[in-house]
Amino acid sequence: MILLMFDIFKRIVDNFFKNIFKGKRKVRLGLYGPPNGGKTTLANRICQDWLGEDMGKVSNIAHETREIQIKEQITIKSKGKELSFNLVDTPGIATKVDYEDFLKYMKAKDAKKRAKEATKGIIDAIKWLDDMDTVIIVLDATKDPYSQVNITIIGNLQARNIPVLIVANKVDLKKANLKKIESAFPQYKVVGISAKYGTNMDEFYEQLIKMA
Ligand SMILES: Nc1nc2c(ncn2[C@@H]2O[C@H](COP(=O)(O)OP(=O)(O)OP(=O)(O)O)[C@@H](O)[C@H]2O)c(=O)[nH]1
Ligand SMILES: [Mg+2]
Repeated sequence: MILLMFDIFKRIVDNFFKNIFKGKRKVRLGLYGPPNGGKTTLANRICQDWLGEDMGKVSNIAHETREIQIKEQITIKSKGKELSFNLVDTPGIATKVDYEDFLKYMKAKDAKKRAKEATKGIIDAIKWLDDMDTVIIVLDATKDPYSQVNITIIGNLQARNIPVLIVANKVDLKKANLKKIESAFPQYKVVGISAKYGTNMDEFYEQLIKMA
């Protein structure tokens, strides 16, 4: 009970300071989405384009990112406008994490550890949602967009009035279906890109500046 009161008090104080410094605080741009959509690949692409360095490790095994990663002070430019932000790469959100899914890639002990860390990572990612000023949802355009995870994340952001840009990633793959993603989320701007090959990044930067 005391802990809960402390938490509420802390939130009030935090929000108070947040509001005072709002003008000075750097915009926080979060990358959100299900595991393996390409959030870290896109984070690396953005960092390479504007800083000339990478941000995090990419893997074909889900839940590679299990801790929030922040890259500070990125400034992007498009059509005479610019936008500065701190980029936040988050662990992929899933409704369940099963260590057995990792067994074909690693030993049981490591698979269990990965599952445990992934679960904690999901909770952290959700907790951080409140602290984002703008969010990019990264979806794998070859997958069904009508998933519980996608709908929950987007619903949450909508309720919090946080601006959202949807990225339909992996358009280099034959199975990619941009139209399907657009029709799943008609109230949002959807940009089709390939983070891996850098396709359509100009359009992505332009839309990002427009939205934020
Ligand atoms: N073909 C193709 N593959 C991609 C693209 N972007 C990412 N990938 C691949 O998709 C896999 C997952 O990429 P990540 O960037 O690690 O995905 P993530 O969303 O950060 O995943 P988590 O950290 O697990 O949440 C990797 O094998 C990437 O190489 C793309 O544009 N095209
Ligand atoms: Mg990642």
